[in-house]
Amino acid sequence: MKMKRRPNILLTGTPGVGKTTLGKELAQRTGLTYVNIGDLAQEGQLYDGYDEEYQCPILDEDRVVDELDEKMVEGGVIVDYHGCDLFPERWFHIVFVLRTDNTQLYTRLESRGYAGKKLQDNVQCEIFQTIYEEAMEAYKEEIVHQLPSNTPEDLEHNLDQIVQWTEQWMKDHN
Ligand code: DAT
Repeated sequence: MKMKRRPNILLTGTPGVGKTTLGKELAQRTGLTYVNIGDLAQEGQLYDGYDEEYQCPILDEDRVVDELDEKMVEGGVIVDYHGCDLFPERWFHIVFVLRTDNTQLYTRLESRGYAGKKLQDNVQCEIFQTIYEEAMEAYKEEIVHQLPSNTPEDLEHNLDQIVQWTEQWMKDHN
């Protein structure tokens, strides 16, 4: 029997906007597989050098893409990452850019332990809608959607919308 076709979903946006919270719950509700690129890189040590300014390892993008490609071709994956132009365009059927008001985001990142330049740069990244623009460049505009992610009600609404979209996609493609 042929495997049911399932879509790949990219959840992107500035750190702290709620990608992980949404992605894990979405995986629970849809049965799709949740993949956090940060965790994947950590587990496989898929790094290429160290960023002194931000005090964090630099992602080896080619190895990340190689590591995931087979799974992505199969389908049914939710990818969570605070960037989006490192992935092959063909991977994703839909791209969601989560958005959070900057005062809200500031509080979330502060309680995560971010301070100084790292905190400021990330809040600025959100104000300048850097990731949204990156997504609009990297993917067809019609598959890129912004989702407000400020409140638990937003989270619930986003979950409902994406679950519905996934069910419809599977009807249309099987
Ligand atoms: P990300 O994966 O984008 O870095 P996260 O899922 O870890 O973000 O969420 C960061 C924090 O914000 C975390 O404490 C949970 C909270 N949060 C996420 N989505 C939210 C929402 N819609 N409303 C209120 N708080 C939310």
